[in-house]
Amino acid sequence: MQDRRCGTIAIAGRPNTGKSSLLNRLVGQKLAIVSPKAQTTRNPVSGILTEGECQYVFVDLPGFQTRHVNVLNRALNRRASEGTRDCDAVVFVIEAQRFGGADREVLGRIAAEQRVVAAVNKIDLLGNAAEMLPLLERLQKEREFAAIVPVSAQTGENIPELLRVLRGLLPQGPHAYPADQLTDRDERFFAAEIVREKLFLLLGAELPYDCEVELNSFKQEGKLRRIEATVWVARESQKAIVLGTGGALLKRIGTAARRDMERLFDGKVYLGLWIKVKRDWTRDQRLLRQLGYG
Ligand SMILES: Nc1nc2c(ncn2[C@@H]2O[C@H](COP(=O)(O)OP(=O)(O)OP(=O)(O)O)[C@@H](O)[C@H]2O)c(=O)[nH]1
Ligand SMILES: [Mg+2]
Repeated sequence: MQDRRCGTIAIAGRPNTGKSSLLNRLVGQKLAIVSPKAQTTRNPVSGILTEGECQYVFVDLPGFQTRHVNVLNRALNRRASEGTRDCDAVVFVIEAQRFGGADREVLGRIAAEQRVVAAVNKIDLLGNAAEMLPLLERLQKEREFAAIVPVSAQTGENIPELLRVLRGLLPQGPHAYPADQLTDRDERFFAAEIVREKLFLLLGAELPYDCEVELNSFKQEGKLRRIEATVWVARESQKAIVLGTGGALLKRIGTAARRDMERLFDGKVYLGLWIKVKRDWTRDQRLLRQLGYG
């Protein structure tokens, strides 16, 4: 019992550095949604890893939003900043190929007294490890890190080393969750997130930023989960695009989402999707509050 440890570790960084991918790799299960588009994550999601006496509670945060100034993005930035405060350590994720102004801005928002481990991600994209040296040198001058660990969320390279370093930063104390619990989010949350991921993956460049998913109902009927959700878009013209010719695109989105849900929930899912227009919802304080962006 002596060396029992438990703590919260926030995963922060500019958009698209691979924070959500890293969370999934650390806990060994796809919990957080991932897409090639920047600013995919809006809702913090926790992933819990219990290894013997040590319990890590990781929290994947939204990347710091730089794209548009609106009510939604201000709420997301608040979430990102607050998330690095209420934790025992921060993993600051950057890409191995570059470190720039947007990375520096996020780093500057992490309190000076907070312990930070820099995870230099995507090392699988480098020709050889020596390419990283100038970046590592620059990084060391930015701040005093508890450690700098090159990793690949994609291949899993060096993830055990990252865990080893983090273990030393966790406070001693009882575990907050049972050893087999993976997250503190419920199935309703993941259902909406999975639909959102498919919108990011299957819609064109800008449209996902104007979409939001609201879960209308989630009912367990025997072994079947019956799920109904609304996709909000910001303009009438976007509704037709999300529907696609004869509703084909919405159908593809629904099928892809349902398959992922069935895998995660390990059971049959019926998914009903609707599209509704709410003009400029990303600027609509009331709707945003209804959708959980306080
Ligand atoms: N090659 C490579 N690609 C990666 C790695 N980690 C993440 N990616 C890719 O990088 C893109 C962004 O990954 P995410 O995990 O969504 O990044 P994020 O930091 O959570 O992004 P936001 O939520 O938008 O802030 C996706 O296309 C991932 O597949 C890695 O280690 N190697
Ligand atoms: Mg993310």
